[in-house]
Amino acid sequence: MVTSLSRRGQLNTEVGRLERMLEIRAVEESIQTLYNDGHVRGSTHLANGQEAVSVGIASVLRPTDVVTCTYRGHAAALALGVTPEGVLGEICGRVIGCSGGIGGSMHLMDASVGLMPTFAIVGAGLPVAAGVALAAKLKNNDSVALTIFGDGSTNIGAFHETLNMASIFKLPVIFVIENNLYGEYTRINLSTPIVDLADRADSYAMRKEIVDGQDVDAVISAIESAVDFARAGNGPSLIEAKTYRYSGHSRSDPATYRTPGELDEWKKRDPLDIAANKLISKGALSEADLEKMKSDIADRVTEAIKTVLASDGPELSTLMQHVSAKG
Ligand SMILES: Cc1ncc(C[n+]2csc(CCOP(=O)(O)OP(=O)(O)O)c2C)c(N)n1
Ligand SMILES: [Mg+2]
Repeated sequence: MVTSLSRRGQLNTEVGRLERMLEIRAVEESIQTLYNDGHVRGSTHLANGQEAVSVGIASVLRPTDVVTCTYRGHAAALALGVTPEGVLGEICGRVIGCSGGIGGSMHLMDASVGLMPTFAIVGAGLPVAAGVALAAKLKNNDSVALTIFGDGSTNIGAFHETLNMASIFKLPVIFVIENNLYGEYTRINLSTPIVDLADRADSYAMRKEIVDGQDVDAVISAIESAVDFARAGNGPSLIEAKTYRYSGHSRSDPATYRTPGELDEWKKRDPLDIAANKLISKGALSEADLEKMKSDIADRVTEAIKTVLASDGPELSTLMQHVSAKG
């Protein structure tokens, strides 16, 4: 049986990593159609264009490590191993979803691969990851926590407070900024007075690295260094992955605020093409193999959608489960 955990092994090979990035793209592209057909309630935030960051991270971490991320978390969930049925089921509010259909697009979780619920509140995943890292340190195991968040989140108080505390306590936590140049509808130069967000690590005497977020191999190497550093007890790192989101901020945003031509320029460095071309140029993959891989993935996603749409929504009687209140 395919489980989130068993899917993690696919990331051990270059071909497997390309396959996972292609799967993420195919799943993300199917979501707009599901939305248009009325199967998705609430919003969705796609990460197409940013696949190499998630897959690079998931390729390095152990399933016993913990990841927090934002509402733009479908790619991270799939990269960590959650199945297309688990992600699409959740987005469509069905019981087979990874959170039982009660969380929706912004609340994906799967403890078997270390995915804490993704967070709708900007910056909220950072202190939670630091808390997990503090627990690992106190338990004296060599687990790490990693948190993925956007460029906009680096202007939030929780970012600064968490980096400060993580540095002082030398916590085994890796902070990964997906700098996609936009926070909602605002370009970064209108909200943030510096270009390289990794430089914010300097205020907290923290290790930092800037990485090409379009190149999965570069992401792997940056994450490996940070994880080794943290596991060895040396403390946190701040990694800035320079990337770009192809879609608008959320499902209803046509992104007309973008500079003309900017999207096309980024598409010339598409993370899937970069990974595929590397494999083709060294003879590890043919064009025909690639086409077959894409069509197999399209078939798998179509099957997943059928399974999801045949699955029920949660029973009304379960409404009060997983809810607590002080009496
Ligand atoms: C504390 C808080 N403030 C504002 C919002 C509204 N909001 C949702 S997404 C977003 C932009 C965040 O941009 P960024 O951190 O760059 O992440 P991206 O969406 O680009 O991945 C904002 C302001 C929120 N969800 N939480
Ligand atoms: Mg952003």
